[in-house]
Amino acid sequence: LQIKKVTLHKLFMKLKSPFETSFGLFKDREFFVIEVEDETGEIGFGESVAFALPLYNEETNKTVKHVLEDFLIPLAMDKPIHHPDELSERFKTIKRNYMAKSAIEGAIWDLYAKRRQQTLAETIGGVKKEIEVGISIGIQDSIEELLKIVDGYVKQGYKRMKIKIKPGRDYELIRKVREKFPNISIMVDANSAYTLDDFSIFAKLDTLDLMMIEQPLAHDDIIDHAKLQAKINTPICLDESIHSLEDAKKAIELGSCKIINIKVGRVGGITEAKKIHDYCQKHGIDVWCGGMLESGIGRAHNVAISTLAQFTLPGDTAGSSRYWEEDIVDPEIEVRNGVISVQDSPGIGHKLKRSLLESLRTEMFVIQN
Ligand code: OSB
Ligand code: MG
Repeated sequence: LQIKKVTLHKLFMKLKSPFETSFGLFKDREFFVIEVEDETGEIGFGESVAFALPLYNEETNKTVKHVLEDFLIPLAMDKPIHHPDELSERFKTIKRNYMAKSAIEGAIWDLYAKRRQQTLAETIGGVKKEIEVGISIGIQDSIEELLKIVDGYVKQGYKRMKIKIKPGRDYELIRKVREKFPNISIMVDANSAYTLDDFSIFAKLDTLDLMMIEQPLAHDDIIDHAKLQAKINTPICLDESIHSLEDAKKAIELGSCKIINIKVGRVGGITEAKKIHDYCQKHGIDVWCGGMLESGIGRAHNVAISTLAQFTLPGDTAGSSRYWEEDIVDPEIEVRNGVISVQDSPGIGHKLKRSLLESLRTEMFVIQN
């Protein structure tokens, strides 16, 4: 296939309710939908998961646009593509910028699957028809509010509760949630807000029978995480620290984590995500699919990757209605009793609501050859 045209749709979507993490508060989401078209007129969609501000990692919407326009799109259009796995090799000279790489690679995977009349899940080697879903709960103003929200999601059937923590909003809150819900799966995510000086907090969290503690320490660390993991029983899960198969190998060898949150955007695309998945499968490391408050386009990609066999734990792939009044895909992503059924139409399996996209669009850039 030969890419003939790439359109960058910049969207602004308001979240139904604000989402607070240790690094900042989200009230809305600004991101790019990437549309690619080939010589036959087939199209594919990808989503860039970068935020407006570089608070989770170093990328932003502006860096994504720059790197796509000036480097990655020209490379993607330069010559025919026989298989999407070729792209990570083609992009290799461009250092990092994983979210930008993943955005265009994902769109081309969707297009490739549609050309083959296969679902994206089948095309990448997925084996599940249904995936289990957990939910990520932002930092709340009060414990009463948090307990109410957890109760609501438990009743909806979500398979595990992930609760965001930050210094001062951690052990006491989670202890109360555990007290009220002795039997549910609970995990916490610190988004790198702590250091080893906070060991006493992790020692206490270690008594609450948590599934895992996600990214407690620095975003670029694997050494201190290994020191912490050696002292607690609760598995550490790495998110921010893992950008590649090489990172995953080193973290596993050092004992920095027992679980990996795979976000396709953070590791540069589906090809790299599959390599990490395969390595973890071989070494008995559980993986699950994280989220970046995506629209339905990104979430549909997340559902596809979650059908790989070693995605053994429920992901952050909650349904469209958890985030948006109306999502930009048809059908929307629907969770029933904590489970998503994988669509069986080609590619990502969800159509784009073109007129809704246009009404949410703040900028558009077209690159054509
Ligand atoms: O660390 O997983 C994270 C949201 C924004 C940035 C980072 C993270 C998150 C979430 C929510 O936890 C994931 C989602 O529901 O899409
Ligand atoms: Mg995380």
